[in-house]
Amino acid sequence: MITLNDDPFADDVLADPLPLHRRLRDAGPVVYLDRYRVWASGRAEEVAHALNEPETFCSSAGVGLTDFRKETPWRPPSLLLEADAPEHTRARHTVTSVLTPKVVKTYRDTFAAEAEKLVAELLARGEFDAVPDFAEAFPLKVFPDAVGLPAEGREHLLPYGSMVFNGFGPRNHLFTDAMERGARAREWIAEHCRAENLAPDGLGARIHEAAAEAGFTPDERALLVRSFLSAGVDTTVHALGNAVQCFAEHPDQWAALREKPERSRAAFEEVVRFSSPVQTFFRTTTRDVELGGERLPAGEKVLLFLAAANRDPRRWADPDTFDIGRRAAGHVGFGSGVHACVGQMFARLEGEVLLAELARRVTTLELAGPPRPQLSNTLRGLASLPVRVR
Ligand code: OVV
Repeated sequence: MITLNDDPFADDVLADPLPLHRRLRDAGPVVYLDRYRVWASGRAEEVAHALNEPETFCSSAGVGLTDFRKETPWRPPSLLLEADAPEHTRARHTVTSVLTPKVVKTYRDTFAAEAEKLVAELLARGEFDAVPDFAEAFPLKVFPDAVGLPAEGREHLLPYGSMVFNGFGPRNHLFTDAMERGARAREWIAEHCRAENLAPDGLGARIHEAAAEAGFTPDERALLVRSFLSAGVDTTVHALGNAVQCFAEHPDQWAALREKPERSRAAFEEVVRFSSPVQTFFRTTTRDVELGGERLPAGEKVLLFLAAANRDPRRWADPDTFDIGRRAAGHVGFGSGVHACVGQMFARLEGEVLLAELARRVTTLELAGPPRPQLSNTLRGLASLPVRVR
């Protein structure tokens, strides 16, 4: 058994996770992190293997460090994320029946119009902070609009997401701070998952309808909407912020995108591979199992480093090169298998449309100050990214 003493949730590691990812991959296919008494993998093969064997690497014990079989989670478990078959399958089918490619497509023109407005505004300003003014502004407009949330109270979405994504880690200062800042968000979120507070033509209302038809109780229907509000904002915010950073720091790739804005969908995919917003998720073993030549007992937590797998040189050529021309498909930034991101088409549409608009309108995109990381137990992204555009 290869044991590492590293703390993946320490501030300095979260600020710059790449050195740990390399150590993890090079130490072996599967290692033991003795600080947290969990197994871990940063290799593409083993991460994909675990994600694709949900009967053995289960989600119902939680996909964070907390083992729901031993400790009470900080909120009622998600019916999607923190569930296994057959309950998961039923919830998943209900959500996929709403988030069909056809439905997602209907948002393209709205997203494009919002992207046009936002980019024009930012071009007029010239200098701005790409995190609040771009990466947060866009999803915070188009996503709650699509779900059918009222305009008032949307400021609770990011603090809520911060609780959710810090909640997958240990009870460190990041979790405690997020819980303190988000205290008021919890009520608002719970309230706005209910059918009577959702616009009748939005995705939230459609979830309620589909879930009612599938036999879910009103409380369960609200929990399914809660998944949207939990997973749908911070993830895309970080992806868009990371995208701007990637292009500001790789001007040759910015030039390539400007030349072919129709590559923006592939470019967004490469951003998700290269600087994966969701860095990690846990699974829990349901039986004794071999993974990467190591015997794992039943009931153990396994930390899967999606981000490390996405830069595994055993799987990717020049993994540390940001290259929008590569075939980034097959990365595990959206997960893989039955739990793969159910909103990924929606996320890709946001990324594609906004990057395309940026590429069509902006010639020069450069840093106007140092990027500052936003530390999170799960997400990789920025708190601030000063940029200049022309
Ligand atoms: C993928 C994800 C992240 C966070 C929350 C949820 C899902 C949820 O289902 O609540």
